[in-house]
Amino acid sequence: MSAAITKPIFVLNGPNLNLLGQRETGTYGSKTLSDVEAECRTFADGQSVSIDFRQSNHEGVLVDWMQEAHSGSSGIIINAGAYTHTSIALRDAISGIDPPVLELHVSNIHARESFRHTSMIVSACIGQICGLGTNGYPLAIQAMIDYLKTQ
Ligand code: CA2
Repeated sequence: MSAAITKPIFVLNGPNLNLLGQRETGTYGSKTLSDVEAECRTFADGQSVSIDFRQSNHEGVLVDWMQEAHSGSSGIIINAGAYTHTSIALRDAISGIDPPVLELHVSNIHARESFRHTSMIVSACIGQICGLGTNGYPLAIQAMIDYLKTQ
């Protein structure tokens, strides 16, 4: 028996992801973050779940949103950008909340510079999706829905 997904799935985006589609298109593709948000919204509507899609360049804001998600979200998808590789504060915030968190990246962080191979947050997450381009966003929503339905 699966629980209904009554609260929004948060889709959180960290530093510099507001630049998606404007630079470094060879690495991150040509879709803007607004394009990605629209695709996520269309996909989520089709699955009858709601999403709350946000971006911040500030570590503390991401921590605040994670705390907000504790009571306000059924599950969280986060592309934490470069904070993935550095932020113990974000990892602690993820560890401190009940809803499941899924790590997401556009690029394959394991095939890039060695400093991107380490994720400070992944061990507090249910898993990691990376390297599938911006297609990873709707895939992550589907994966989160599937995960929540098993809970
Ligand atoms: O691949 C990903 O999704 C990343 O989270 C993107 C981050 C990077 O620091 C992570 O290692 C992997 C970078 C955010 C995007 O930065 C841009 C900079 C210029 C133009 C477009 C995007």
